[in-house]
Amino acid sequence: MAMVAFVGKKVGGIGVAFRRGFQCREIQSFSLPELPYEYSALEPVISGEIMSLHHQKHHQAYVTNYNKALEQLEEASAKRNAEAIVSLQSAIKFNGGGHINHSIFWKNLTPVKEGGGEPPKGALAKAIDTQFGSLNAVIEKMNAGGAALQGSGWVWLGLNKDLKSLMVETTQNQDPLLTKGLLPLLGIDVWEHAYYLQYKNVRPDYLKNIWKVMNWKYAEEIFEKEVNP
Ligand code: MN3
Repeated sequence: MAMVAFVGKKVGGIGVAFRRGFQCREIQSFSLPELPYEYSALEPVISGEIMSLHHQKHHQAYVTNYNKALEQLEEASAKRNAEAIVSLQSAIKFNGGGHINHSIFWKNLTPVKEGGGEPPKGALAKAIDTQFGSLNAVIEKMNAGGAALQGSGWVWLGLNKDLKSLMVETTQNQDPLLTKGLLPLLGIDVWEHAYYLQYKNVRPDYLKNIWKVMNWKYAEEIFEKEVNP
């Protein structure tokens, strides 16, 4: 963004603009967020090995490839290369989505000793009861959605901000929930890389267990900010 403004002002040569633009990109690029707990802190629900691979390899790859695609986009935009700009969109959506989704996922989980698995309270608990009947009902609905999702993707508890209503939704691949117009409260990664080393092919067991380390406090905070600002 900064580079476009700089080129627009026609200060200095294009070469200078690119060089300075590159420096801006370096500063503005996305980076891997730190996990708010140790890799092994969610055991026995999710092994430390899965967590470290998932964070250091998988999430890192989305960040790296997102930055690469954004850098290519800046170059393509500067050159007014319409084909290149359009052809970069799927890499931006996939890797940017991967970065967005995993950044939420790490905060959606928390060790048992820090409140993992403790049921929601307050306005969110009330909304869940009103809309789904019980906490168990929404968990079952998410587990069923996650188990039935073909291939790779995510199952979410989201908020429709206009209707102030909760929705259970799935997204394919790394599509973020905002592609369905919803604000994510909780998301569960159902890609095989999230569970295979420990649960093998039995995704329903992973889904059943993950609630033991679910950080409902995170969902509550987002919900309350939106519903009672
Ligand atoms: Mn993942």
